[in-house]
Amino acid sequence: LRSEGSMSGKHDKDKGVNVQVIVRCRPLSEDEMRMHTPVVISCNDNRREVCAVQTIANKQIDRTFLFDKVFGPSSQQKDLYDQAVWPIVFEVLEGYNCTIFAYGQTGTGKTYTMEGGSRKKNGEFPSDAGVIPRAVRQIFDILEAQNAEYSMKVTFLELYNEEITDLLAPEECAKFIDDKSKKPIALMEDGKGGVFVRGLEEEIVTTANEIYKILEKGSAKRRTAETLLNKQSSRSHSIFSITIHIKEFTPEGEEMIKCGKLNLVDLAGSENISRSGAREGRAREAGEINKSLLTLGRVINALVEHSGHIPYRDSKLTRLLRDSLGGKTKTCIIATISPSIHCLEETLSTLDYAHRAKNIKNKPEINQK
Ligand code: ADP
Ligand code: ZZD
Repeated sequence: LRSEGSMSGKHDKDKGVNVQVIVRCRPLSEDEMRMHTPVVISCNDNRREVCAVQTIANKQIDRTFLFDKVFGPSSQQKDLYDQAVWPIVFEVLEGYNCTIFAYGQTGTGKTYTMEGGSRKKNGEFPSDAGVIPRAVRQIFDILEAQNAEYSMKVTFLELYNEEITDLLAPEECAKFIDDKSKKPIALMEDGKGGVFVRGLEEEIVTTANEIYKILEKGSAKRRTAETLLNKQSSRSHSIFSITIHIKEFTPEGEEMIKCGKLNLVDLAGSENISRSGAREGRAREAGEINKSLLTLGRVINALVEHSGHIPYRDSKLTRLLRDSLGGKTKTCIIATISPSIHCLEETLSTLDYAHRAKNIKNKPEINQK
């Protein structure tokens, strides 16, 4: 595939485009309401501001952060999707690679945002469905409306303790005990500066329902693996990817293939990563340091500080998503936070992290041949 720049002004392209950073604050849970948990976060969605109120030695300190978009506690799944995700998925169909990350402390709504629930009213699309099922629906709606000729494949993997699990591998290979006959999944260099996952199942799909079934299978497998291996799900990353090839014709009648890829990433809980990078001491002793999450923070720091060496190679996550961080992919980070006073320290850490990530620049390019 030959890549071609797509932006009209050459200068814009040279400067690159910033990673988009969105903050979503969940509502208090029923338990938190019952206990009258104090709220320390206020969101102004219109002004795109999040304000945290910290009381230190009886003094009230307000900290306000500006983001590309802010979704307060009353925002619905549909609001976030229509306002923030829809335009990104549209760009995938124009031939861009796009990545959406969910970043935040455990319990703040990463999985709710990315996957959502599956509460269905009489067979309808679930109203609490998250980004992934909505993106799937949008992609098929648009392709069908355009009567496009296309092909599509999906992959779904989990990264836990620097080990990749293929959530789509058929059951007979899904041995959670040692299976020497099985060729292990491995991250391989493609020789062009990219990486691929050798042995990863790629399912070819033709309908949205097929993908929903695949998601069901993948979720079930993840839950089984968690139970059998005693995994803490908050410490795993999951990456669901959709690759779409669309056949088009130029005005001259020449055939052209556009290819777009969407990566939807639910990161591990950010609670053991401090504002400067590693949380030393207790977390490290407890073996709680998540190498991939730690490296992600270091890569972001290196990118925004323009330090020469970007430590992509130090973790599987950053090797897999290298192109999303300073590369040719369009990237969006959804930082999730809790409004509760009990989460304030982690919330400030998430807001700092997310705010810093706004300075990363990528140079998106359309893939076509
Ligand atoms: P995480 O993936 O970050 O650990 P979850 O997605 O599991 O967090 O969310 C924790 C709990 O909060 C879940 O019960 C979820 O349904 C609820 N929740 C999270 N975000 C929202 C939201 N925006 N609106 C309503 N409930 C939410
Ligand atoms: N968060 C829910 C899954 C859970 O943990 O059970 S919601 C969506 C994206 C990726 C994986 C699963 C899903 C999810 C789902 C629900 C029930 C069974 C399987 C998968 C979903 C929700 C709405 C439409 C399609 C899939």
